[in-house]
Amino acid sequence: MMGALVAAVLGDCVGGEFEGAEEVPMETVLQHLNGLEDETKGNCVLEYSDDTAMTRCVVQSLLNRSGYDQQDLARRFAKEYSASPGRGYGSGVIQVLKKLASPQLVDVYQPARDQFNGRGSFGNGGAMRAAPFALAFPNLPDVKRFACLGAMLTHSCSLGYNGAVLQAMAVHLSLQGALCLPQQFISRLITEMEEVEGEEEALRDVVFLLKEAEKPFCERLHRVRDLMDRNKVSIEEVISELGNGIAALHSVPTAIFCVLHCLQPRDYLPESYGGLERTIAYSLALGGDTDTIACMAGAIAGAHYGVEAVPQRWMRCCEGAEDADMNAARLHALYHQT
Ligand code: 8NA
Ligand code: MG
Ligand code: MG
Repeated sequence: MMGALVAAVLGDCVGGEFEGAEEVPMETVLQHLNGLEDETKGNCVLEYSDDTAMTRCVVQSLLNRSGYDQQDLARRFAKEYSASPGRGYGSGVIQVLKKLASPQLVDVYQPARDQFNGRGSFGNGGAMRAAPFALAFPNLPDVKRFACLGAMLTHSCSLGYNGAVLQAMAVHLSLQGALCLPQQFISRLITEMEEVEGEEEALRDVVFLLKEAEKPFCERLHRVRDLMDRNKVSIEEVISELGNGIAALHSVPTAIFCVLHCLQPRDYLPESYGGLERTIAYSLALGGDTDTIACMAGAIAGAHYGVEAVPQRWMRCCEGAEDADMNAARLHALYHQT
C-alpha cells in the first residue's frame, strides 16, 4: 500500500509539465522522463500542484483525527490554499476554499453547494485527492462513504463526488490485489458503480441537469472494458472514448484505463520500464489534464506494484515524495486500527 501515495505525487509532479497540452507525442514524454535520470543536470525539482496539496491535507486530517472529521479537513484545505495559492487550483474551487476559511461558517458543505448556480462542481478535484480514504479504511463501505463526504467539501455535483468514490474504490481494490485479474477488477467496479449511481440524487443531477447518460460512470467503465479487450488502441481513440479533461467523468475512467492498459509491456514504451513507469508515461501521452490523470493512475498503480516499483531517480525529483512515503506508513497503522 505504500506505493499509492508516492506514485500519486510522482504523477502530479511529472505530469505538471504537460498540463493542458492538447497533443503530447510519446517521444516528448520519454524525453521528459529521461531528463529526470540525468545526473549531470544536478538537482531537478518538480513542484507538486493542487492534487498533492489537497491529498496532503486529507492525509494529515485522517492521521490527526484518527478518521474523517469534516471541520478539520475543511479548515486544512482553507489553510493550505491561503498559504500556497499558486498551486494551480481550478478557477471555481478557489471561491469555496476562501469561504471555508471563514470562522463564521456553520455548514462546511454549503460553499460547495453554492458553486455554479447551485449545481455544484463536476471537476476532478474531489477524485484527485481520494486515495488516502482507501489507505485509511479497510472496509469498502467506509471507503465509499468517506471519499464521497471528503469530495463534497468542494464538489457537490454527483458527477464530481461520484468520481471520487470511483477513484477511491479503484485504489481499494488494487490494494487487495484485484488487478491480478483485470477483467474481474473492471466488472467489480461496474457492479459497485451501478449501486452508487442508482442513488436518487445522482440520477437527478445527470439526467435533468447535465443530460448525461443515466449512469454516466458505469457507461464509461463499459467503454474501458471494451477498449481493454482490444489488441490495439490508439491514443486518439482513448481520448475520444474516455476523455482527458478536468471533469471527473472525463478523467477518472481514463486513469483506470491507463493502469489496465499498462499492465502489459507495450511496444511504444521502453522495455526497461516496469508497470508503474509505463502507467505514468502513458497517462502523460494522453495530454489534457495530465497531472491529475497521472496522479490518479499513479495512486491505483502504486497500490498494485508497491513502493519498491517507484523509480528512485524519479522520486528524487518530486517535491513531497519523501513525505508521502512517510505518511503512507503512518496511514498503514491507521488502516489496521480502524
Ligand atoms: P473546479 O471545481 O474549479 O472545477 C474545474 C473547472 O471545471 C471549473 O473551473 C469550471 O470551468 C468547470 N466546471 C466544474 N463544474 C462545473 C459546472 N457545474 N458547470 C460548469 N462548469 C463547471 O476545480 P477542481 O478542483 O475540480 O479542479 C479540477 C482541475 O483543475 C484539476 O486538474 C486541477 O489541476 C485544475 N487545473 C487544471 C488545468 C488544466 O488545464 N487541465 C489547469 C489549471 C488547473
Ligand atoms: Mg494539479
Ligand atoms: Mg490537473
